[in-house]
Amino acid sequence: MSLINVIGLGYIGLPTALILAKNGNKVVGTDSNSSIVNSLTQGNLSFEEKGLQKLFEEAIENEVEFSTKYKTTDTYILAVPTPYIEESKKLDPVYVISAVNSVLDVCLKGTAIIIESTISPGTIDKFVRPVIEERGLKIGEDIHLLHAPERIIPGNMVYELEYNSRTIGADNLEIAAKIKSLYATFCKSEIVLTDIRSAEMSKVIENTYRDVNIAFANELAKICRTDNIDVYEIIRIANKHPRVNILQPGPGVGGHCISVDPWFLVGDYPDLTNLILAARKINDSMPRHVLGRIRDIMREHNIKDISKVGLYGLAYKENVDDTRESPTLQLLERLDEHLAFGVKVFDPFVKNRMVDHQFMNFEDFVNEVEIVVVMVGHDHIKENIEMLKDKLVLDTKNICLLEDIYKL
Ligand code: SAJ
Repeated sequence: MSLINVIGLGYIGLPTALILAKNGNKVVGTDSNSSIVNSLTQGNLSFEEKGLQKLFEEAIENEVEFSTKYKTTDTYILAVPTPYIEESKKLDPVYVISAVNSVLDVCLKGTAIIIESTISPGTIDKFVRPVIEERGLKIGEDIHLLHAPERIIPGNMVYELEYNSRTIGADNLEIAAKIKSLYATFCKSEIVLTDIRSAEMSKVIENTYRDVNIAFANELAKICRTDNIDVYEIIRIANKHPRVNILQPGPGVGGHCISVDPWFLVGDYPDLTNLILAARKINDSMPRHVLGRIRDIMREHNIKDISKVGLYGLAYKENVDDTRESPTLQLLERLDEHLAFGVKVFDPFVKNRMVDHQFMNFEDFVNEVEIVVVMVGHDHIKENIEMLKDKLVLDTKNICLLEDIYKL
């Protein structure tokens, strides 16, 4: 197999480059950000993830390389960001288009461009094919297009890279089979071949399915709150039914996947996405719900000063350092809109200063506040729960075993 150039060394591209290298492929990872490339070249990972350090060391042994330049070869895997446009809710393909253009500048005839980034259904037809055709290149001869949407979950990425099943969408079976054999060098699960459009749609609906189901749990939490019923107890009981599997309510849905991908469908099918839009709105309303709970507790205990409140967790979920679209950041934004400044924040995974009044030491943080709001269920808080025993605790993740705590 020839050299594989993985474009984009973020949360998806980097682990993918490393696992390919570990499994005997010759790999160069390319990123336009020279500080990421320099740091990787010096042997330092750019983010924390379970098992990634070991994988990194194994890939280095197999001579993985990093560069800011695109390499001349015939196999490219694109894992670049695919943000959405705030007003229209449609996908912004700018990074995908720019990466494809850069590939076309250097690639060999017969190149396979495999897009792993999540894209809205129709993106390849609408935006990618024209870029190639405008250059007078023939798709299917000069260039082969494929979509192999990533499926790995932050917190368990290395395991899931190996054991999750994969989808590969392509225009013809021959090229799909060739790329399947590349993915099979590290993927131990089923690799399903389909057309590009189906691969695009299946990826987006996987995340939308999860968003809708989390929204159901969050709506239940609100319903139960009005009647003072324990939502976790009713979910626990309901889930004993063989065909019921309700997810867990929480302070909101963060991350750059589940809180983003459903918007692609809303943007593209505005008249047909009633349920999906409602789910998005419910999940986006959760930080406000948490704020209401904080207000209730402050009133009950006659606490007037918001700086007596501490938010535990800045990451979007447990045991990761990724803060993209995190419910805590959403909540801080709301406080900011209401000119309510001074709330304190701590996250053991977030080592850089991101927000005002962010503590770097857990003990100092706890000493400074009267109310601790658990926004993220990191193992760290479970292990240090005793330190909260004299505090008022609002546990939005249902992980504290202390008595007399407040819940969602
Ligand atoms: N959450 C809840 N309640 C739950 C489960 C999750 O409130 O019961 C919240 C989390 O706290 C977090 C958000 O939802 O804020 C999303 O977390 P997640 O763990 O459900 O998923 P992500 O965003 O980390 O990763 C998802 C995964 N998709 C699915 O499970 C369908 C992953 O497999 C994808 O690869 C990833 O999106 C992606 O990159 O698309």
